[in-house]
Amino acid sequence: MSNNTEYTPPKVWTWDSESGGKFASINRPVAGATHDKPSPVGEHPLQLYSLATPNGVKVTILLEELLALGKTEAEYDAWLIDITEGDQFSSGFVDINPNSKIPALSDHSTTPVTKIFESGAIMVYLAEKSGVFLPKDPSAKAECLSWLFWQMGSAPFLGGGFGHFYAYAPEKYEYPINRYAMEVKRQLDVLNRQLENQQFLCGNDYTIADMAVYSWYGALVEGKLYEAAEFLDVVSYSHVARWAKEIHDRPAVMRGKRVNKAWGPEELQLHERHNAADLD
Ligand SMILES: N[C@@H](CCC(=O)N[C@@H](CS)C(=O)NCC(=O)O)C(=O)O
Repeated sequence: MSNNTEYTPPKVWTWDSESGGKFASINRPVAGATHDKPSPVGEHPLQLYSLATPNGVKVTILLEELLALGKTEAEYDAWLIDITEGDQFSSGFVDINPNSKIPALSDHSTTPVTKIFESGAIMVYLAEKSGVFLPKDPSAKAECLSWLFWQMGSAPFLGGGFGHFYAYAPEKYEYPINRYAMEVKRQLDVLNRQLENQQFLCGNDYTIADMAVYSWYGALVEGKLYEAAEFLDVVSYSHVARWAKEIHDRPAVMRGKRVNKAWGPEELQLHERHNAADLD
């Protein structure tokens, strides 16, 4: 276990499996499957293996938005991956995502089956396949992808940095909490300035960039991440709050956030989703 005394790194790092913290039991310094278990496959072409964390819900929000537009090819089966139980290390999951992190998607409408991991890549794949939520004009598309990739690059400082040290680490240390609080506030200011004079991140159109960024930073300003709303003074980012509320109120967003949810009030949980009626 760690303590408050200064740490002198050894010459060669070795794995201290007792390092503590909320996710200590699932973190390992090696990749690969830990057990043999094929992934289930349902009746729809799209098979999603996920959990309703911010990285998971951005994909289910997109799928529900596509279905709300009548894109029936977006029908999907969503299977629960309980990352606290190590489901992400099954042979079936690792076969789709060698990085062992949710979300992972397979598309059985192609030959061979298309396997996709990294939420941003999944969103681009689905948006391009259905022709919506990602502009086709190269300049507009580049702007949308800039914000999508901004989320991918920025959220690890929010989740793995700030969230870890503020909420999950076994002890509170001032240095990392200061460092990551500063960065997260800077990121919120980036968003606040971008949203000051336009409805969505890339202008007038709601895109996959909004869905991805909302899943992390919308949840943060809604006070749903790390119980940090007061600490980070999230209400001062009023344009982010206005944008988040607009996205929050979309029916497809409300549906998407419930898929693969295995905690919170029971009536809002939905461990697996196999058709629209599961959410009704
Ligand atoms: N950059 C990845 C991040 C995915 C990620 O970190 N997923 C977390 C849950 S939010 C996970 O599966 N963690 C399990 C683990 O680390 O073993 C993405 O956007 O898909």
